Amino acid sequence: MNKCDVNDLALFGGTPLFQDALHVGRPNVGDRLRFQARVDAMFDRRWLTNNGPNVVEFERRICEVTGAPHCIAVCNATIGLELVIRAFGLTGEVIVPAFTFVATAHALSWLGVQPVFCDVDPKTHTIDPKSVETMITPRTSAIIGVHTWGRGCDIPTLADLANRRGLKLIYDAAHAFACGTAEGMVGVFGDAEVFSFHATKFLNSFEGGAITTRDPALADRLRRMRNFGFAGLDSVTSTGTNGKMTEISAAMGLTSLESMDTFIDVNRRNHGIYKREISAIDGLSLYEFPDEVRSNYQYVVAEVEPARTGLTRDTIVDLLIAEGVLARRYFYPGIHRMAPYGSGAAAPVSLPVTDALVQRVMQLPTGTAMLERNVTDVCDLLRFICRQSEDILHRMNPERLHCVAS
Ligand code: T4K
Repeated sequence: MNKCDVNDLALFGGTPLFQDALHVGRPNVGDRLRFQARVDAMFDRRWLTNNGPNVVEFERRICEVTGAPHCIAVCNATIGLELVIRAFGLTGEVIVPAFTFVATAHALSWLGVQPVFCDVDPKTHTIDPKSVETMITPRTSAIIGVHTWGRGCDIPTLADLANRRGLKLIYDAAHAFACGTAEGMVGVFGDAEVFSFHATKFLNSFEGGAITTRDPALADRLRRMRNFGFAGLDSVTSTGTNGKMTEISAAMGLTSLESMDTFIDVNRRNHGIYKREISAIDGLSLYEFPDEVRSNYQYVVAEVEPARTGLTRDTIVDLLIAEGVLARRYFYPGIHRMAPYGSGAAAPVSLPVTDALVQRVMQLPTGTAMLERNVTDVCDLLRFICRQSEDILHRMNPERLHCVAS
């Protein structure tokens, strides 16, 4: 990295370190020839959607990977969550963490169910069962846990809580395909789990998702609801929507699955470099995954402690973006503070862990689009930025300067 002093930083007029920006969420792409062969076969069959052979095969493979007995592929995870919410007839309030992507809450409120936001655990960033318990009211019908960053929730405690209080338990597993927990693979827990295969996910089908469940009757209901409520030709037995996955999406999903181990290897390598380098930078730490359970290592989440780095997370993100490192601030500002949920009459609840995390975390680029030396360069850049913190603060335009927390 050829930056010697603060004036070399792109935010102050220097040349950006990366001419081609590095993205968080750059898609992993498997073997193109295998994908193209599947697309050719699809055209030859002239079967493009509506439960075609690629979708059936993709569902079978998802069951194999997760160990779930039933899988229903859908057009995206948001629709998948909505189908599950409708299939259970959820009403009133459902407890969800505020530290998640907004789709988890939108799926509820889109269907007229009120999301009630709870806090997360400061170490795992997953839903905190103690916080959930304090939010339960007579109107509560379910809990939606999120396996944030691919880290499994506290499964036994949540199962016990849902059981005791007679609540449905759903998992938003959008981040967690091919991830494990001490209790088994993600996909077999709760009443249902919902994966995302969006392009930015570790394993993608362009857009797509899947619901897994151990309940055969629920699986049947979801299959019908995914296809307008059709139970057979000319026979509509329930209301439904169009949640179907297309054949070309399933072709991409199947091709991605064939390269899944390579994607994990590259992610693990990148994560290892980030961990080694970032742990040596005062004030930065890396979110870690327990060695004893499987992870897809899709998210590289760094936490900033401004009192030690001298710079806030937002200032560091501004500096990185100017250099072409498009770091993200997921899930800023917390759903409980987003306009549809946290303004006007619905004043945001105070969720201390979430409120702290949304100020501290940033996601760094990984995936198969990142070369090893790109990762090292990003780490060198972070080290340089933190070493130059005082000069940066002096150099910064006062109105760009985000307050350094005391
Ligand atoms: N639950 C959770 C916990 C989730 O995280 C999500 C989705 C869902 C539910 C809902 O799942 P789906 O209904 O989507 O299946 C992105 C994704 O759009 C979203 O799927 C994902 N979570 C979320 C965490 O990230 P944005 O608004 O950040 O996307 P965007 O357009 O800013 O793209 C992210 C970065 O990736 C950019 O730097 C551009 C880059 N990119 C993106 C695409 C699509 C590429 O380089 N190539 C691409 O093809 O939401």
